[in-house]
Order: sequence, then C-alpha cells, then structure tokens
Amino acid sequence: MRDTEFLIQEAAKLATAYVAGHFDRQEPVVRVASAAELAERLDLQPPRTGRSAESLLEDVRSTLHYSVRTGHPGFCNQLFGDHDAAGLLGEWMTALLNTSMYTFEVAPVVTLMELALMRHMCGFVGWPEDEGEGILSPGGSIANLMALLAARNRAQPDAKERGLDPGRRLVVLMSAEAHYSVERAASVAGLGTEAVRKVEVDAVGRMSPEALEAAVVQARASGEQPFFLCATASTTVAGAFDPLESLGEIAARHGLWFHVDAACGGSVLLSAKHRGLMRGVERADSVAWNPHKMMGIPLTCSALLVRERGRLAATNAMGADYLFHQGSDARYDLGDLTLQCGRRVDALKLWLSWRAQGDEGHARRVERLFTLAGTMRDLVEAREGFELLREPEGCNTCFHYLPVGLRGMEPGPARSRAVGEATVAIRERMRAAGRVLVNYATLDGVPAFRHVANNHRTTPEDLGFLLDEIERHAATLPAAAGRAPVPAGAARRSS
Ligand code: ABU
Repeated sequence: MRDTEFLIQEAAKLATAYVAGHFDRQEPVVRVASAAELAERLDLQPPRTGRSAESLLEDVRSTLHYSVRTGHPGFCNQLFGDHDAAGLLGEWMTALLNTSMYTFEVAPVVTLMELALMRHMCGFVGWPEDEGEGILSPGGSIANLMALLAARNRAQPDAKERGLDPGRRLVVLMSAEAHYSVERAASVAGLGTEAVRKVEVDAVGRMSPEALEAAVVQARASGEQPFFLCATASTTVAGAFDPLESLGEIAARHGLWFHVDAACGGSVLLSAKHRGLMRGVERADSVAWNPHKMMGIPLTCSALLVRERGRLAATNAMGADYLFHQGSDARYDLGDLTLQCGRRVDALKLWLSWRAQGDEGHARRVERLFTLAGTMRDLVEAREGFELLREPEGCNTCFHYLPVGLRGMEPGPARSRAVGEATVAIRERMRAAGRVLVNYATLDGVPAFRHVANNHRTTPEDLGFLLDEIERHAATLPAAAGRAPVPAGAARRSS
C-alpha cells in the first residue's frame, strides 16, 4: 500500500510537469532517436528480480522523455492530438476501476454512462428517440468492421450460423479515398478485398453519386449483391465529406446498408456552424464516430452507432450464460453488442469530458479547429513556393512546397516526382529536428504534406512556424532538389 501511495503521488507530480511541456513552445515534440539508439539508451529487459518504486519512476521519466508529445501544438501528424484534462482524469480512473464492460454487475456506473453517451450521440446523428443504439469500440477500424458484419448478416440472414452464401457474391462500395480499414473489414468478414468497389471522387475528394449509381447497377448486372455502402466523413488524407444526402438516397433506393465512416469528422455534428457538412447523416444505418479525434479525448474512444435497435446483439450475441445471467438489470449488459468479450472502460473519460465541456464547449473546440484549418489554408495559399492541392472541407490541409530549384519546371511527371521526393526529404529532416511533426501522404499519386488542425490550443503563429520549418529544411536539400533562401527568423525555436 505504501508503494501504491508513493507511486500515485509521484506520478501526479511527473504528469503535471509533463503536461506543462505541452504548453511550452520551446519543448520539442519529440527527441528523435532510432530504434537502435533507444535500445541502447533504455533498459528494456524485464528483470529477474523486481525493482524499487524509485526505479519505476525513473523508467516512467525516460519513457516520457523519448515519447512523442501528442498534446503539443507542434504535433499535427495524426488525426488525433490535443490534451483534455477531464479526459485524462477519466483515463486514470479507468485504470483505477480495472473492470470490464461486459456486464452491468461488474461495471454498473460506467455501463449507464456508456448508454447515456450513446443515446446522446445518436441524438446528434438525428435519429428519432425510439431508434439508435451504440457501443464503444477500440478504434474506427473495428467500428467499421462491426458495421459491415451487421450489414452482412442483414443481407444474408443465415450468415451468422452457416457462413456466406457462395452463390451470391456480396459487394461493398466506398470511395477511392475511403479508409483502408473498410477493405480489411471485407477481408475479415470473408468477402475478400476484391468485393470492394472503389468509386471515383471529385476534385475535392468527395464520392461521386453518379459513379456510385453506375457501380451498383454494374454489380447487379453481373449477378452480384451490392449490400454495403460506406460513405466517409471526412476522408483520412484530404479531409473531404462525402455527399451523404445523395448517397443515402441511392442506398435507400437499392436496399444497401448505409454506413458513414465519420471516425474523423463525426464531431462536426456538435457544431451548428459545421454540421451541414454531414447533411443526410440521419439516413445512415450506422455511423462510426471517434471522440478521440476532434474532441481530444485520450485514445482510444470510438463509437459505433446503429440505427436499428437489437441489430448489434443479433450480430454478436453467442448466448454465453457463464457470463450473462438472467436478472433484473441483465438488459443493461453491453457485452452481447460487441465483437469483444473483455472490453475497456472508454466511457468514463468521454463522459467526464462531456460533463466538463458540455455540448457547447465541445462545439467550440470543433469550431476552433475549423478556424485553424482555414488559417492554414490561407497561409499556404499566400506564401510563395507553397501549393494548395485540394480545397479543404474539414481540418486537413494538403499541400506541396516547391524548393526554388523546382519552381521553373513544367508540370508533368518529372516535376511531380521531384516535388514528391522533396516533400519526403523535407519532412524527414523536420522529423529529425523534432520541433514539429507533420505527416505526408500520397495524394493523386504524389507525396504531399498533410497538416491536421487537431489541437485547439494551436495558434496562427504555430502554423506560420511550421511553414518556416518547411522552408528552412528545404534550404538544406542538395542543390539538385533546389535551394530555397533561409527565411528570416526561421531559426526560432530550433534546437
Ligand atoms: N484512422 C486512422 C487515421 C490515421 C491518421 O491519423 O492519419
């Protein structure tokens, strides 16, 4: 007990100091070290003889020292980021509770919290009060998989017991820029990745309803059974929102399960100003929505919401009576609604954060991210040498930087190749310097910077600093890639 008390108190001091670093622009986002260097510097071997509490705290210090500071405004590498104090509290209390979310009897309070959250989120989707249920899952990929399994079992009602009907090939439709987890779900569900039809997108990255209609008709004509339409809101790289109203109408007309992968963008539903991006979402049969993205909840926190009550249990329940007993509160057991048996408590951190922020606070956070994304877009457009690649709809900004030596090149494959190589090289230099961490992704066949406005504490100065860093590192590229002048003040915050 003395060790527990000591560790909790010391951990609170360590955590307080660590979080303070998220607010300190002099603090690096990451102290980059290779795997070999880390293995050299850290004592990673589980020991034969146990270590003291002081030694454990040293281990924690070095873990924090070499880890990526995802709550820092310089971390714009992923769709998640930020720091939410109430969420952090919930995460700690989750470990303290050390329970599993399958039955009400071992997780009474947090089960009711999860139910309340799911109802609340279904309300934002816009389903009537007597429709909709949901379950927290370990990430958007699993939420998408669970949606696909529910849809598969609706399309082929014997599938749960007898497997897939070999005479009727099930077909999935998604956009060419949808998340890879949908293809993986098709593979896991026994459909095969070739069952997935990738529908073309427009200049912004939104699925084309006309191309979708054609793909459904063609699949039918080939004797296949299209059954699952996955719309994306918003796409992982470009941040585009598929036109849900039109896609939902097509899904209804063809009897498709309409799933909206809103892992990234679902939180726009909280904002009266931006929820129009998801107009038509109320037509969905299911929605994946990750509060660990725009809402800043600690990872992982991902909801799968399904319109038809009972569909999740019909898909997943196995009648395990050793665990699920009859009783007055058995109807609150959530374990039959999911693929998992043991399941983390992800509800408490979301619930506490929602208590702390309210709908309004979370809406303000979302709106702040949109404002930052708009600023980023404008900065990219205004600065010499930068090229905005897609008109952003959400919080992602995709762009190129052309080192001076490439600016005179005619558009074409050679220029694209050189710009793509420069993007990867500049980004790698920035990563090694550790002041900011921004990702790149292939867009229209060429690597491009993908900036994500994921932290509501980021300032326009932080965004300007990121662009300064790109220019500064571009200037260090070999002459063949073109040298850009080192801009004044670019050394600010550099190590
Ligand atoms: N759903 C995973 C998204 C990964 C990323 O941050 O790009």
